[in-house]
Amino acid sequence: MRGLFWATAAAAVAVAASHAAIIYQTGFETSDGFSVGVVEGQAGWTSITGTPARLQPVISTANPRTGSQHFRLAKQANLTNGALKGGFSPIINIPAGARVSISVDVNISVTDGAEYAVAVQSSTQGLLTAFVDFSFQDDDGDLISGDILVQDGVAFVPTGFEFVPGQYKTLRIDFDPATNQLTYFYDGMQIFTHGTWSGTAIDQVVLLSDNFQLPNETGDFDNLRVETATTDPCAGFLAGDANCDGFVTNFDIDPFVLAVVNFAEPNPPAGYSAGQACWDARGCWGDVNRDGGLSNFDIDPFVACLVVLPQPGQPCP
Ligand SMILES: [Ca+2]
Ligand SMILES: [Ca+2]
Ligand SMILES: [Ca+2]
Ligand SMILES: [Ca+2]
Repeated sequence: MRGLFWATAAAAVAVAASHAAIIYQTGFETSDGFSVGVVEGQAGWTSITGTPARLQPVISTANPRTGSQHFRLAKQANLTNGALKGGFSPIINIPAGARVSISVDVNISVTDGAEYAVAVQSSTQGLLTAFVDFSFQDDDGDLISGDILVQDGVAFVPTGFEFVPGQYKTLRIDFDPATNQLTYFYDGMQIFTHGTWSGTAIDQVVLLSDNFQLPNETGDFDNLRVETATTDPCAGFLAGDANCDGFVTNFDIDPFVLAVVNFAEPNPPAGYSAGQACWDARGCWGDVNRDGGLSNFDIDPFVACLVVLPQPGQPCP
């Protein structure tokens, strides 16, 4: 399972433009458009096809993380062990330039059987962007099987982490198109980060495995979610820190007054010496009353803040 995987007939599903942070979400429930049986053709999902026809993956009720259904990869008796099985999500329209988080709950019942993977790719670029491999074996030499590997170019790099057999844990992949950085989390812990090595966009998720499952082995997935990361334009700015030096002090009085008087000016007025970037953020550090911007209503709370200065590095309350 080393390469790029494509749906032969991935159905494009239009996702309405929205300010909501969640771009795509499914728990594989009836309410999501799924019913028990083969995944192929359900709710915009397709599967790897071949001869004999893939009867996997399936929607199952055996082991949901939440709700009553989930996505399952299990042994298909009439497939060779090395044959791949997998499901392709619908095309997910992610706003240009948005930071993206892809998360999915993964529960592989045992180690030393099949290999599983979560891949994200760009159908428009025709490239694989991220590939997380849940290896059946011990790849990093610590004598514990079930290593989690991340593809980095031609290499699969052990992250130093193993998956927990028989328990649902959340895999999350963060992608920042501004820096082309990919960061991976398992059970809330960062396990790997690197720059992109192939695709530089994401519009599809693939959940797959080979056919080396042991008897009764299952690979279960639930709660696939694709969301644009929340971005706080005021991150890094302190309410009341009008000169952006990281501290709220009496030295902020003059620049604060200049901002109140000249708040509509796009460029810093004469006498404002903290620079353009700090001036551009006046709606952040100037919003002492937290009503969403700088106005005269911020003066009184700013004055009150100076009476009892915040601890160094802290904003006005
Ligand atoms: Ca579910
Ligand atoms: Ca290991
Ligand atoms: Ca300051
Ligand atoms: Ca305000």
